Amino acid sequence: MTSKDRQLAGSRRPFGAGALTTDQGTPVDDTDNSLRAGARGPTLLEDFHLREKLMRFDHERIPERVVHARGAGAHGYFQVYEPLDEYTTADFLTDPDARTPVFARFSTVQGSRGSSDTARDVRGFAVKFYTRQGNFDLVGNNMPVFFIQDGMKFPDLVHALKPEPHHEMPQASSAHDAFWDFVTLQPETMHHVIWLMSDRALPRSYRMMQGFGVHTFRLVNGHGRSTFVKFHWTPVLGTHSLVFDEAQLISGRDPDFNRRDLWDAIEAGQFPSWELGLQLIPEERAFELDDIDVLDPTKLIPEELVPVTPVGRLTLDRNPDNFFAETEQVAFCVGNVVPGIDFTDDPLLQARLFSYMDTQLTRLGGPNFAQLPINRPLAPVRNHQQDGAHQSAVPVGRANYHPNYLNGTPTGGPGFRSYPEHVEGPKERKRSETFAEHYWQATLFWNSMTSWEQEHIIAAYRYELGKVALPIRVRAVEHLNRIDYDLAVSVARGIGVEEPVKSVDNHGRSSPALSQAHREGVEASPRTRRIAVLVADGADARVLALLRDACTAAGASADLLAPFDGSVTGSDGVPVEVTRAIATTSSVLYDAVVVPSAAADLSVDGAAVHFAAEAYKHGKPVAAFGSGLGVLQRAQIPLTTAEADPALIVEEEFTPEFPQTLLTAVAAHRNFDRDVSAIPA
Ligand code: HDD
Repeated sequence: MTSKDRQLAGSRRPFGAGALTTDQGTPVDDTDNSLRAGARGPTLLEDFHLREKLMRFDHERIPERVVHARGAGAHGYFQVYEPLDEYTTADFLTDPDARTPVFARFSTVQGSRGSSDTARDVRGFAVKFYTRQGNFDLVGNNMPVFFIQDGMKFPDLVHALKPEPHHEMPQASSAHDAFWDFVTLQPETMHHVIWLMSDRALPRSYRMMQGFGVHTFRLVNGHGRSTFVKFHWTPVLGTHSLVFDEAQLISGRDPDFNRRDLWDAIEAGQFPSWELGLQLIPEERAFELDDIDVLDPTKLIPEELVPVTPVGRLTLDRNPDNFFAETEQVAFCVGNVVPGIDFTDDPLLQARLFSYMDTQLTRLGGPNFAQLPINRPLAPVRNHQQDGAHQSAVPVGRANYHPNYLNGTPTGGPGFRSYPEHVEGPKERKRSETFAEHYWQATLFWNSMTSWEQEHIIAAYRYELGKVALPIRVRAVEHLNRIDYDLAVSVARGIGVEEPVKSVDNHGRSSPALSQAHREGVEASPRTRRIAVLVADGADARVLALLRDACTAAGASADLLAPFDGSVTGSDGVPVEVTRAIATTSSVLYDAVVVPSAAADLSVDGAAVHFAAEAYKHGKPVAAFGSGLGVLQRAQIPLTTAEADPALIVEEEFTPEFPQTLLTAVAAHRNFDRDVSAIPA
């Protein structure tokens, strides 16, 4: 239990037995019938219980976040490995014994609160650290760059991205005219757009995505020396994605897919964890970085130029007690920093410093949002701010001004002091020349992808652009041509646009760490993966138990799915309980599928066959033995390719090695090198 947990405990009001009361604490004897003049007569206005109940219900909703409306949160803690005094005075980064409580919220950007988790989208990755020196909010995304360079363009970007204003469509999708109209007229977006078209926009799990602070921030040490810094979160379980077709199907099958996954993992004690890494750049080196301006948020700093130093670990170990009170009311503000961490002149960051505090006024209804339990710092609050809607503290004393001698004046101590950066310049609305290049890093990203990642990107551009007006498609292809000619040609072919003439040569540089196939330093593990076992009457219960035990021992889980819920009859005549009927679930909710041998022929069950075909199509491990092979054959899975496909496991019969071979394939996530174009799923 962290100190924040203890603080929150004081705000808990359990549901449960005991006398029902009004908000005033008055006991209520009946909450099912309003007060009437006669059983069939009119309702009386004096019914204070009815009025209060309806009033409270009528006002349950607050405005959803203007972006990042849909999310999931969790409590946890952060601990730094070694003191970072050389760079910062921030207490939580200098004391390895300090377990700093955190609340993290992950989100999609475009969709409304009720939309689906698996839309193609950027994901928010926001962490509130309740440090002993006040709250520090690191409000990042799962992609290291942003669409625009200046916060002045944020309302334009978001208007274009969100559903169009006349009919409020489409929901949670960038595949529409307005978005592509805007981005093709604003070339600085091109780098982030290619990330959005990549698998990064479809995380398999919030627990399996990276996070980035995006901007360059500043760390300041005890001698007042400043170091530029970029924050990176690296998931211990590796970075993994869904494929687009699967993500779209999940939107229907389980729109809460990512939220549920986070919740279930924490409930199961499989606490998600990320390593915090820093890219540290001495100020004097800032201009030696391949012409990258560290103040430009549309650019990343390749890890090959500045390595990411691991400095600490974040672990999420407790689900919220109440979604609204915590996940909905948590108010992240980019301006919440602590001594030792400071801002830079990145114009996007500067605009954010205003926007986050401002938006909470509308969202949370007034200036006292920092008093809400989830937002309250652990550090004591002492100032003369007062009044306003929803003041929930009771300030005590006469002197509500500074300085005073009546109550004693809060003293300035070794508090936050802005880094005394020297600035001068004419007032002007102007972009720096060093922000002018927009394609080089998009090319770098493209070059760093494996061939399957490139194929997914091409398919995504084709899908999105295939839904927009022809002149916008043409413009998009022109931009792609400046990123990579082959990319532009492949996309053009798919969307009925004339192939462009080559305009620039690809610079040929790459940054291996940008690929999700780059797994250096990440332990491949099947932990928390979900395996579907399609069972039928006559399955060998002993074999099923061996398989399930092996999965559980490896930290994965195996569900037994059958044509009907209840049980199947094992080969020994004893019923084997199934987890659920195939009809109530789908291959897209699992990481792998196994079809064991059984007396009953599952290959005549279209749902089972489709299940296997679809899993195979999505690159998942598919395994079968004995009569289970019939299901794979019926699914038109080319069994002869098994030798070259580590994720296609086919055996004449169950062997003791079978579970381990399966789990190794699950740990590797998918085999996206398969040719699945002919699979009817
Ligand atoms: Fe933002 C929410 C991340 C640029 C204005 N943003 C929001 C959230 C995340 C981000 C994760 C959800 C926080 C939560 O869970 O409550 N935003 C980013 C990143 C950006 C970025 C990584 C670029 C590097 N944002 C950005 C700009 C502006 C905003 C340039 C405005 C100038 N963002 C907002 C906001 C939101 C928000 C309107 C909506 C709800 C909220 O703040 O609390 O103020």
